[in-house]
Amino acid sequence: MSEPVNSTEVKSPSYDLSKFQLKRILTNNSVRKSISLLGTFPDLGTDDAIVVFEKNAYRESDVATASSEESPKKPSYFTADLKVDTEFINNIYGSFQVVPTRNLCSVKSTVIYPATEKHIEKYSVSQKYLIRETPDLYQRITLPYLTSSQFSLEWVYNILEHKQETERIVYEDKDPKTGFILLPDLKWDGRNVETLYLLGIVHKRDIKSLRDLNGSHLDLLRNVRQASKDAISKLYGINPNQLRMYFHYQPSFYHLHVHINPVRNDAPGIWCEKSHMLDTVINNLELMPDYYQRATLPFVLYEGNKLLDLYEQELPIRALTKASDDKELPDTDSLGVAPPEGFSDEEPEDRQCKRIKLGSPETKEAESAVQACA
Ligand code: M7G
Repeated sequence: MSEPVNSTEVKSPSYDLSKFQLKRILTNNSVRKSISLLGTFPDLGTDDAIVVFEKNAYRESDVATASSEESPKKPSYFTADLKVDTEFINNIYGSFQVVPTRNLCSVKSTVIYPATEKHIEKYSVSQKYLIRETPDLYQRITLPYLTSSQFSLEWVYNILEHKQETERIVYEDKDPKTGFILLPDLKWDGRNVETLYLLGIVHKRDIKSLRDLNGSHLDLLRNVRQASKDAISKLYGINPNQLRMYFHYQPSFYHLHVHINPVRNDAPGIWCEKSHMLDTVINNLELMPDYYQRATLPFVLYEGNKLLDLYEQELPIRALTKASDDKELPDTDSLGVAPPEGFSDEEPEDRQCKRIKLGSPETKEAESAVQACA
């Protein structure tokens, strides 16, 4: 468990990002235009550091053009500063590499220093597996593991105790039972409302995750939902019905927090295997106050995570079951099952053809589909 923060003074390591020495690339995501690097800051010692670079999304002002002689008020691509390299022009098509004004070239950078093995694992590419966690598996395997091995919550307590990121707080309700702090997530560049990403961190310290939630927390959850919507609408002008509010399961940090971003933006980590909508959680608890103590909750584990090894001792997770690999789809005709609606007007050959396509996807295609979803 992480230790409570007693001192009022918070020490932050100081490093010179330009002196980073690369050991290896952990991930290079061409879709998100981000790269995670493992290395060191030799001036500071041999501790590992992780540096993440992510190209910023466009703001509408970045492409504003001046309507008259005057230049756009905010930095824009379309100024005399734009450096243009022509690759080719062919008929009506042109291809260029452009370098805009300095202000528009910034890249969001995140540093974790010193980085632990667990951080390195989190930022590395690896195989992923789905675990169906029953309440019993949670008690016997997940809970003892997360109690003994979890990321420090010091950064969370620093926020709750106003020792760090104080000036970034967007809204606070100080009530110890139903209160919370709303502030920008580390992942948000803070520049572009389109990619807004806020965190609602509850003041209560005894709720590790979704699993601990019960009916007695409904007032807290409803307060987080309503007060966050009001604050975001007032501050950022976003319609409350355009906000996605959700929990991660499993989270990386076991102190209850809600992720909030606009539904029109595909924020990182919104996959169905990881996210649980706040609205659904509230409704489940209204219907059944001990829902999350009784539910089987799926979650993803990464290769290299010790929890995966613990689960593997109990269930065959990595092994491919030969039987399911070789299994053929049952022939509905021989089983005397009527063909599904929509197939009934087709010739028998067409039907057979469709069934083969559905039953035997090309291995490569299937693999890439799995990877694309991962
Ligand atoms: P999570 O669901 O526990 O983990 O969310 P994951 O989404 O990383 O898997 C924790 C959230 O806290 C993430 O969205 C992080 O980007 C964010 N976060 C992490 N740290 C260390 C900080 C921090 O120091 N400050 C702020 N503002 N956000 C952080």
